[in-house]
Amino acid sequence: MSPIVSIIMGSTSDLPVMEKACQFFDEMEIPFEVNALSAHRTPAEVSSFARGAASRSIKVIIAGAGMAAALPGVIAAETPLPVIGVPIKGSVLEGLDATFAIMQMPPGIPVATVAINGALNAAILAMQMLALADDALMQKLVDYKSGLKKKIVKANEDLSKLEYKFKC
Ligand code: RP5
Repeated sequence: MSPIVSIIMGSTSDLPVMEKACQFFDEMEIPFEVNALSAHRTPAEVSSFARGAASRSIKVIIAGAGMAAALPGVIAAETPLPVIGVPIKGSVLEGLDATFAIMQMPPGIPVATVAINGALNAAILAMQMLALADDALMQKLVDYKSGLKKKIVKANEDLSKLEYKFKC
């Protein structure tokens, strides 16, 4: 089985957040790889990964990093594959530093930036990209989204049972 998604994180301290993406791909039966690479600590390895990703089976890259989060942008600079960046909340700046670093890319080098710690949404977005060329994945997404709707229907059923004197 060859991975079609590559999950990269700047440090294993990012794993508690990035695990959400791993769990989602497992649930959706999408083959993925997961590795740590750092734009600042291992720049040569990041470059070699980014240059080689498209010639392997990889279709989309998810990169999570905190603080001065150069990783997603540096990867995007050296691959034609779509890169989704996950800003990690891990510093005194609460993830705003990583958000700006990941989001504010110069023209020509986009990184699709999700919410702070938004690894699950990064994985869903990656699946949406893959599903454009895969009907079975698209059906799984339709089912997943209808599952979300059911959750809110159930929430309203539960809320309707709450009893207050002034609740109409
Ligand atoms: C970033 O620095 C990593 O992505 C991580 O969020 C942050 C801190 O890394 P560690 O010092 O925990 O390895 O490059």
